[in-house]
Amino acid sequence: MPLFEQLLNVRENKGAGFFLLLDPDRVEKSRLVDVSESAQAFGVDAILAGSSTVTASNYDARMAEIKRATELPVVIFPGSSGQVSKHADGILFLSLISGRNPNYLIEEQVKGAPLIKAYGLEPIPTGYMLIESGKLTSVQYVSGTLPIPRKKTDIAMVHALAANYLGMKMVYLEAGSGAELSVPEEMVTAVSEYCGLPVIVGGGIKNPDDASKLVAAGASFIVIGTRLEFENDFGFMSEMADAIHSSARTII
Ligand code: 1GP
Repeated sequence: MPLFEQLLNVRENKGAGFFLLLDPDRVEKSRLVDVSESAQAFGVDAILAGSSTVTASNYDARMAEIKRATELPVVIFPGSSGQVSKHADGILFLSLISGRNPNYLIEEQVKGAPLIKAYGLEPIPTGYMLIESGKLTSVQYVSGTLPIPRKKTDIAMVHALAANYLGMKMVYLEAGSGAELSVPEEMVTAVSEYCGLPVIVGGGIKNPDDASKLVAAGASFIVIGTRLEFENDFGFMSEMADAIHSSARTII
């Protein structure tokens, strides 16, 4: 079954999906394998792998380790075209639509596309939007773009609608890795209702209660990175999964 359909099935069956983000650049190899092997048993629905910077020369080898260790879908969450790897099921084909930097709107995509085709990866076109989250984040710095102000829900809504009209399949509201503040719930609700696309929410989500509120607000997928990246806290992973899988809004 195509990757995008698998993800939609997760949303359909569980109300929302839990994406675990692993940064192959920052996490030790043994830990990457451990966490990838165990994630499915503790309720993770897919592994996202990527980074806003890649300094390690062994990125591809690390991706291969992750892919070998799990039967979950492995989805590349690329910081640049240099992160296309054949050791994955697909790739979030991101365009940083909240910014106006042509490099991240189209240039990296042009560079990465031929390799995605050659490797047979499934691209999932995704409108990637940075949301202000209290302090400068790596992705804001690296992309040289301004985030959408937290209170400017209307700006986020029209960007997401444009993503839909451009043919994108999902929208990712990103507060940034390790953000002080996660994306505001009101923004998640307004964006998901207005644009009609599944909304991924990530950045700064620190506990199951916050995840639960974001799902209740309308998030289709929740991304957790930092909180699970450096320690094997499988109890926390499992609580997070339960919160994500039991909080979907009931649309009457
Ligand atoms: C970052 O949205 C992801 O791109 C996850 O953020 O590391 O803060 O969980 P955290």
